[in-house]
Amino acid sequence: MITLDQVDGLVTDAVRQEYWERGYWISPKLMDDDQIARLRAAHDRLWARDYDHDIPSQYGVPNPDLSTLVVRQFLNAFWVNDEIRAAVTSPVTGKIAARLMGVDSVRLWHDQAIYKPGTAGQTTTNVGNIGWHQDYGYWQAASTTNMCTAWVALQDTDLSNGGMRTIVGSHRWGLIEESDSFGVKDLEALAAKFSQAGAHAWLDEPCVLKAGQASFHHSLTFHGSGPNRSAAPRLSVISHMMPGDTTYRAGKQWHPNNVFLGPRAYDGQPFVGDYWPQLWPAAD
Ligand SMILES: O=C(O)CCC(=O)C(=O)O
Repeated sequence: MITLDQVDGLVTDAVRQEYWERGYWISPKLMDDDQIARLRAAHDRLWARDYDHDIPSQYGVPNPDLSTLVVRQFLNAFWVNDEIRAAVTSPVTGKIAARLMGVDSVRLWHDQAIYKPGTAGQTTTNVGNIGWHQDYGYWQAASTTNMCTAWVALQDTDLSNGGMRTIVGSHRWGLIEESDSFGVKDLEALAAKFSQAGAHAWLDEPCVLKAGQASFHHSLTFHGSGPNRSAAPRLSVISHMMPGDTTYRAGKQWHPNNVFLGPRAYDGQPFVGDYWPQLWPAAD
């Protein structure tokens, strides 16, 4: 378990160098087993549509068919579940991201809860695949690519249960066209397409995580994941974070966050306020 005071000693210059050279870094365990158990229960409540809070009507909540093997994805789960809110807005996570990004303050861009059902060894389905993509492929309405994701495993996670994989060094390729491909299932075809576009070696590395560990990746790092062949679901909570001074780039790309800037959103408008809570420095 990492405390706020330990972050400076943890995120050393060598760690920062690793993050900026490789495009990602794996942290020690950030959550204890009790918190992990509570977050797993929070997942159950999310999918049962049992919320702690009502939600603004303009924002659709996912309603996945729970009987299928399709990946379940809930954006802005922190609006409706207090346990998830505490986890994805953790100042420890924010301070680690601040050190990695090299900035003084960090806000949440948005969160995600992802549930990838177990297929118990089925080899014929690829519905659990998450296509190789760059997060910034979706986030071009934000003024910087210096954004960072913390993907926290809620069980031991590796390739056998569809763990995330990252392409080492791919954040240095810049933004690649059509990299908003989270939903595409053919990982081989995407790898061929993007390695060609980047004209670089496709170095695919699994993020092997114990429950409570996190992978921190840059917004341009290609990542994706394959099938969960285990019998149990693969659960995670994810903080997508930005420097505190990130602003809106008007006319670049639609993103659900744009709506929360209000009806007169302008180029350069800061993403501040309750939709983008500050993680670091922690609120008093
Ligand atoms: O859960 C996965 O395998 C991918 C998650 C992802 O795309 C992300 O956290 O940015």
